[in-house]
This record gives sequence, C-alpha cells and structure tokens, in this order.
Amino acid sequence: MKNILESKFMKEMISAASNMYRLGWDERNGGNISYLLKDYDLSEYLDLNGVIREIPMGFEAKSLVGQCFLVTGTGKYFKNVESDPENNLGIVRIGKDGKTAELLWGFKDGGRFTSEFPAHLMSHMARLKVDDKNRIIMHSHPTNTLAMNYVHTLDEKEFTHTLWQMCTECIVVFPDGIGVLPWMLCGTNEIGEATAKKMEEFRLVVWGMHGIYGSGRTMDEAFGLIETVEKAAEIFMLTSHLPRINTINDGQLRELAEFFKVDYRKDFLSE
Ligand code: 2HA
Ligand code: ZN
Repeated sequence: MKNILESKFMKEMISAASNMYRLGWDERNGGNISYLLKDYDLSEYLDLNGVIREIPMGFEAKSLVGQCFLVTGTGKYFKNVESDPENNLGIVRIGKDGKTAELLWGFKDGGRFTSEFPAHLMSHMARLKVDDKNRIIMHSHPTNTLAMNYVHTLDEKEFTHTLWQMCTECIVVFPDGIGVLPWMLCGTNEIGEATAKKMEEFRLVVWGMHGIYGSGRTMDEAFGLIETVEKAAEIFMLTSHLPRINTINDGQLRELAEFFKVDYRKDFLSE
C-alpha cells in the first residue's frame, strides 16, 4: 500500500486548508472542503473493504452511491489539518442506501464529516449535472467578502457587477457570476438544497452574512475563484467610502469578456 499522506489529493487538501487558514479566511472551525476522489485509484492507498464505521448522513445522495470523498471534519480547525490530517480529515464512501457514509480513513478520534456535508454533497450533485469533471466544493469565511455583505445589496446581479468592476480580471475569472442566498440557518438540509439550486447556475454562491461556496474541477480552480472574489471585495471595502472618480464601465467589461472569449452573464451588465 502506498502512503496516503503522500498522495496528490491529500497534499492538495492539506495545502488548501493551510493557505485558507493563513489568509484569515477560516478562523477556529470555520470552513470546510470536500474532494470527490473519482480520478484516483484509492485501492493503491486503502483497503476498500475495510469500512471503519458507518455514519448516517441525514439526507439522501442517490446519484453519489459508491463515490468517495476526502472531507474536513466537523468542529475541526483548518489550522490543525497539516500537523494532524488523520484526525482532522476523513475519506468516506457513500453507501448503497445513499443515506450512510462509510468511513474508510481518518476521523481517528471518533469524529465525523463537516456539519455542512448536506450542502457539499447536494452541491456536488448539482455541479456534476452541469460539469461531470467537477471535483471540489469549498466553503470559507473570507474577511472582505463577508464585510461586503453588510454594506452592499445581496442582489446577485448587483453583487456580481460591483465585483466585476473592482479588478479588471474578475469578469474573465468568474464570467458566470455569483449566486447569492439571503441569511439562512447553516448546517441544515434547507441551506444545502438552496445552495445546490444556485450551483446549477453558478460556481460561486455567497451565503448572506456567513461566507461563500466555491466549486471547481480542481482545488486550484475552486480556491482561485474564492481568492479572486475576496481580492475584489477587499478593493470594494477599501474604496466604497471614498468618492469614486474612475470606474470600469459596462462597455469595457463587455470588451474584456469578448476578447478573452468567456461565456459571461450578459444580463448582469446594464447598458
Ligand atoms: O464548519 O463554516 O458553516 C464550520 C462552518 C459552518
Ligand atoms: Zn461557515
């Protein structure tokens, strides 16, 4: 058996969690990540018949039966993932009933997956419907994105448009825009369903006054989306109280999107 801690997916997970912590996005137990391990031969690393224990999920994920996920643990701190992956992370397989997760590795101290697992799995199902190469769902509390939620409307067209104007490359990085949910109770199937609905249309979903969800084919894509939103939100928070003298207008946004040949939300531009 190969050492699982040396696997590409584990290294990616550990480095994402560590970077997110150091960027100040994921205080205490804030944030969670799930990684669909479809592209890896897990039998090189794990005995796939060795189910450590079964964990009820509290919802059904029929289309994910048999799929394996590397996922962060509930109550665990991103700060500690690197020094102790086996307690802070787990690998689960969705059992035949679609309602139980079979623990194959990790959560060594008796832990379980993130409380946001419903939102993660429902989002995986939604993204896979529109992009069968999607592998990552990532939730975080980036500081400026969150700050912006208190001083900007939570209308997704307006929110996206403001961010597109904050850095020239935003419309090229997230031409599909950002879905926005109002404040909702987290950890529930309801917020999971609402997030998944948005994920059919967007790779990014803001949870009003809570944080953000990002998705992607790779860890870099999901991370890069959130990172770009957070950078733009930082520019907004640094400038929104000052007189605006210059701006990137809708004609220029359109010019960018067309030059870089991205499929952008034309209805999010007003002119
Ligand atoms: O897992 O961020 O939304 C901690 C959270 C819950
Ligand atoms: Zn959160």
